[in-house]
Amino acid sequence: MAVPSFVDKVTLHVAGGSGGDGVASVHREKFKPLGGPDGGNGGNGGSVILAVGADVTTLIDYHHEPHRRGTNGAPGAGSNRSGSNGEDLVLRVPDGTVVRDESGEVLADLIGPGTELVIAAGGRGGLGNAALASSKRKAPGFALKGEPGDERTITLELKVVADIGLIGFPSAGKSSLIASLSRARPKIADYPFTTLAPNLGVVTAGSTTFTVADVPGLIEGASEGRGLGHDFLRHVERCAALVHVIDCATVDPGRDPLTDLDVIEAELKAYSEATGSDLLDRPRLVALNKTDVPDAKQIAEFVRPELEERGLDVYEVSAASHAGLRELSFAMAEIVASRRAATPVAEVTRIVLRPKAEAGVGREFTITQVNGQWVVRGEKPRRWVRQTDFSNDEAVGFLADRLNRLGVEDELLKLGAAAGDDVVIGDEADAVVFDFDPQITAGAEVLGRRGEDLRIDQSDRRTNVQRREELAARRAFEAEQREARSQTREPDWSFPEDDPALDGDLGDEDKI
Ligand SMILES: Nc1nc2c(ncn2[C@@H]2O[C@H](COP(=O)(O)OP(=O)(O)OP(=O)(O)O)[C@@H](O)[C@H]2O)c(=O)[nH]1
Ligand SMILES: [Mg+2]
Repeated sequence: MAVPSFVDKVTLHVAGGSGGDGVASVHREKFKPLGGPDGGNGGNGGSVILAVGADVTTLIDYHHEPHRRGTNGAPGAGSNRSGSNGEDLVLRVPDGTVVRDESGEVLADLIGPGTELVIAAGGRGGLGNAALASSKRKAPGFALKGEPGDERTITLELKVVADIGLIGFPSAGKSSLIASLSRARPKIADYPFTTLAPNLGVVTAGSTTFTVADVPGLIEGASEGRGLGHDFLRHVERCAALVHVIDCATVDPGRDPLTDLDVIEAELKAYSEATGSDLLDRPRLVALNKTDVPDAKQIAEFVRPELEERGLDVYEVSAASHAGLRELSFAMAEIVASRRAATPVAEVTRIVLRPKAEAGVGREFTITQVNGQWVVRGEKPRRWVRQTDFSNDEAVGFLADRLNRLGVEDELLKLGAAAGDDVVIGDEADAVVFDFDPQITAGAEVLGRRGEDLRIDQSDRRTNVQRREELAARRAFEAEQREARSQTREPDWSFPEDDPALDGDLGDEDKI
């Protein structure tokens, strides 16, 4: 298989790294075996970022390695140690790269060195049980799992960001013109389709510096795939103006400058219609080329008036002798300068793709009935499900609490859900099905309410009345324990000292 040297379209599979899991751990010291939760948070997964690099000209690297992912976040550890964050993976792309999703929709148009796009965000690390503790839930016996990173399949498409585009039949002298106007040295030869990928040259005329690109030659029927087809025209879509390069020295009997121009215009029209491009709106210049050849000079002089009658700006030039090139380059510069003056300079931007609001404006979730199941959709429910360790009853109970606080249970009841109905939450791939149980209970009842552990009591904001009540409750509890011990010979549970550090309420838990 031939190895392509110029790649202007690639499909790429990108995935952010997974977030590390939070950890559930209890601080232990001599004489203080239950010193409170101290499980650290998992680190965030690294994101995949596309960044425009000034010196990158092709997408070839991605053609060879189409699967890219950010590194995973590390899990948390005991003693409040957080896991380290995964590293971002920065993929450098050429200026003018268009990013599309699988359906072909444009996600971003990356223009200007430094412009970045977070294409696949890393998953968030899960909170450890230390961070999940609150005044109501003093000793969570669970932690949240890290979330998986975003995954996407995208196509990157290179659009040369040139100010002026040269178009014309094969061998009209487009590449020769670039070579004569700039320091670029594209391949030039007297056979058609010498140019297989656009060439770019930098031209200075007066105080304006601009770029000129050629595209592979067009022939009649290019829009139907003849020759090299017309796909390459996308490279001149961003140009400020198009220059028709017309070969006045062709000996082909079927051709003359006017028909050549008509043929190319018809192909531009077919391209615009097929792609919805606004290419036809670009101003046009005409470069009648090869006027160093005597016959060609005559033909150029002959057709000039008719072209001008059509409202076109005409230049008689020779890429070989450089005749007329100065005038042509100044005409190009004028169009470029006026277009630049009219468009504000694009600022270097960082674009972050956010998932579209699934539930609609002002709603956190929607519930629909599909095949007899209740399907709950929404960013928060989806994330919360992914954070849940379903092997831990307390964690499942925490999820149920979160969903209830969001109003999912109320809404289900309102819609007529009955106990025992299937409730589906999450993405199709990792959806979770619950039995609807309006008073869902968690597994930690033995220890009091979910997340509360009578053995650990850290509140330092008690009134005296509360203190007395608590003391009485504690005594009663101790008595109960003694009673139980005398029957079962269980080991002693000592009470940890009050630890004000543990009294931080998590506040808005929806932010987890
Ligand atoms: N005499 C003369 N020959 C020219 C001039 N410009 C280009 N040529 C010749 O025309 C032939 C084709 O030139 P290219 O620059 O490769 O043409 P192109 O339009 O880039 O052709 P493709 O890449 O095949 O589409 C070459 O043999 C050039 O030397 C000119 O101004 N005068
Ligand atoms: Mg060429």
